[in-house]
Amino acid sequence: MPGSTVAKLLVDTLESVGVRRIYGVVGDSLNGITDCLRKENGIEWIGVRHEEVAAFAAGAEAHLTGSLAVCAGSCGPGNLHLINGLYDCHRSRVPVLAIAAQVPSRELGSNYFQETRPDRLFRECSCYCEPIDHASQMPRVLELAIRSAVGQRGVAVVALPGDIALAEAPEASPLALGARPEVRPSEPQIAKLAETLDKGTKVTILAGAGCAGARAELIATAGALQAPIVHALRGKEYIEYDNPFDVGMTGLLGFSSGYYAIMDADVLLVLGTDFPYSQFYPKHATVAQVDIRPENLGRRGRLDLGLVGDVKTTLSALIPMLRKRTDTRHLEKALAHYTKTRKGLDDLAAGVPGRRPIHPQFLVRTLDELSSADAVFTCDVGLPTLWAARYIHMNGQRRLIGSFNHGSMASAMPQAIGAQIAFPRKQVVCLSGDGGFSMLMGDLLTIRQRKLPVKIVVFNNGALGFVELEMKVAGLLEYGTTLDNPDFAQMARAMGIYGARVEDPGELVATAKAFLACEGPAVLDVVVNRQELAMPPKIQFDQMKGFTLYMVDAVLNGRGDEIIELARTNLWR
Ligand SMILES: Cc1cc2nc3c(=O)[nH]c(=O)nc-3n(C[C@H](O)[C@H](O)[C@H](O)COP(=O)(O)OP(=O)(O)OC[C@H]3O[C@@H](n4cnc5c(N)ncnc54)[C@H](O)[C@@H]3O)c2cc1C
Ligand SMILES: Cc1ncc(C[n+]2csc(CCOP(=O)(O)OP(=O)(O)O)c2C)c(N)n1
Ligand SMILES: [Mg+2]
Repeated sequence: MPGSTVAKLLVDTLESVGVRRIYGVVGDSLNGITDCLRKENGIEWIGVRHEEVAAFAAGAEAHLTGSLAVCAGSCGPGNLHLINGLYDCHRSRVPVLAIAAQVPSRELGSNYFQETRPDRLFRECSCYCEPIDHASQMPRVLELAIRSAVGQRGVAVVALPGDIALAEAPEASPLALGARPEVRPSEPQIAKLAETLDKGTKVTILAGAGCAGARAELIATAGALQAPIVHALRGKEYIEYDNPFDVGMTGLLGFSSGYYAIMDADVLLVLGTDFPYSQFYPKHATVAQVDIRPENLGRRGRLDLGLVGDVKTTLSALIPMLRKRTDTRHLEKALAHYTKTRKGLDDLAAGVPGRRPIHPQFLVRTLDELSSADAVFTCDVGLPTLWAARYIHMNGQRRLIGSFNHGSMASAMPQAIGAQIAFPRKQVVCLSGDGGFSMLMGDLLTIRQRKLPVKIVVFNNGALGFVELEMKVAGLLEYGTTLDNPDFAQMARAMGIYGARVEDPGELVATAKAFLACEGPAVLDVVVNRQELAMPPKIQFDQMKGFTLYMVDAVLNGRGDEIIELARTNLWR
């Protein structure tokens, strides 16, 4: 197109598919693109302080909206910083396009200043990753990238040299995106699934994020099968609330009721989940699985019958084929176990004025009760994931995001940035570990600069607590886990942000109320118990041995005080 540049074509194409913003850090090689954004009003540039934050923020936006979100990094180190966030986006299967600017095209292959190969580097964390070596490849390469990210739900990366961004753009016609197909297994396969389920006397459902949009069908299936529903963490948003068949989550952070409902079953129906931990799948039960991705069938455990299909479509066809059941014993046993487990966990979520330190369960329960009905919660990897999984209630309007599949620390604050920018009027509550918060703390300045009213809660246990727990369970003495933190509230105030700190349980509720009610960005630094043990639902013998060993080592090392502390926390409550 005479007079128009590749950069302008790129920006116009993104705008035409509904992209509203690009997260990133500017740089010479990105000038062509950012200068277009400056001149036009359609897409906003969201400058952050670290590109990893840009990728996490874009991922959060894509997760919450279901639409394409975009991030960008300048050549070499600029886009290299995106990589961890992009891994997270790709593993979470959210549609994100990353623009990786490249050094001038004539310099490629000369080990030029800042030269890297984004088209190689990002290959593993993307479903499409190609360089644009010549202006004539536009807009095709960009269109393929967008179609891949949206259609396959994942990351697409386009590497674009700065000089090509400024080159004259070729003619282009409007981009047409393919519609999502309805994926339905064949009639005989659905009949076979009904037959497999009918043979079971104790059927349990393990359901995950693939059940989003299939809630009614999931509950109707559980009703027909008199089956308890166990969920995987990413399914929590859609499955747990107002669900008479819910018996909690499974896994190391799960509920014992979730674990036993699966282990007791003679048929397990796995729906839209890629729950990764094989030791929590049953060894002997018949396993039937429905997943939209053929490659995800049976990849975590035994598979007797696998159907490639959309959960909603498949269950709609399945329900009329199921026999009526009258035996509710398996369901009732699991539900009773769940009630008991839930009560046990809720009992831990309390605080007595004057009795320090604050139990993190009490903190998260307080936040759960005080946060709005449509709040977006983000949580860091580590113990905040555990507390969110166990104590934050979903309701169909609330959302919960974390780096659950990639398992990266420090995602909560960047994801909160993306969530708040995409939904300026929603309450966004960020549950950060002190380790996670400090890892990408520079972007607190982005929150300040943009006056984003994100509410950041720091679970200040002075430690990389989750790893400390893992070390104990493995029979090791903790090492390298201590964090000597400043007063984060004072630090926030020094930055011009609302900051409050709580050490006494008696002050928690009032301080949290004021914190959530304040208008702008806010940091709540809560000194929580470092020794809060979160025991797995079933302690493996090896783990138990490890735990005992930890105690022995600790005594030998003269750390008896710590054992007493552990005992007081976990045995005497
Ligand atoms: C510190 C830490 C501890 C953790 N501990 C636990 C734990 O104890 N328990 C736990 O559950 N998780 C835990 N997790 C999270 C865990 O790693 C996984 O992220 C989670 O279990 C995956 O949840 P999911 O299967 O619902 O989602 P995903 O992994 O996203 O899987 C969704 C599946 O649904 C399929 N799908 C998507 N759409 C459809 C559709 N329309 N129809 C059919 N199929 C579809 C996808 O192909 C995919 O296979 C932990 C994470 C961290 C960071
Ligand atoms: C980027 C990254 N580095 C290291 C780890 C290993 N890791 C997992 S959880 C964790 C500790 C998290 O500490 P913190 O944020 O303080 O949360 P806590 O568990 O103490 O509540 C570490 C180091 C990781 N998952 N990601
Ligand atoms: Mg910590």
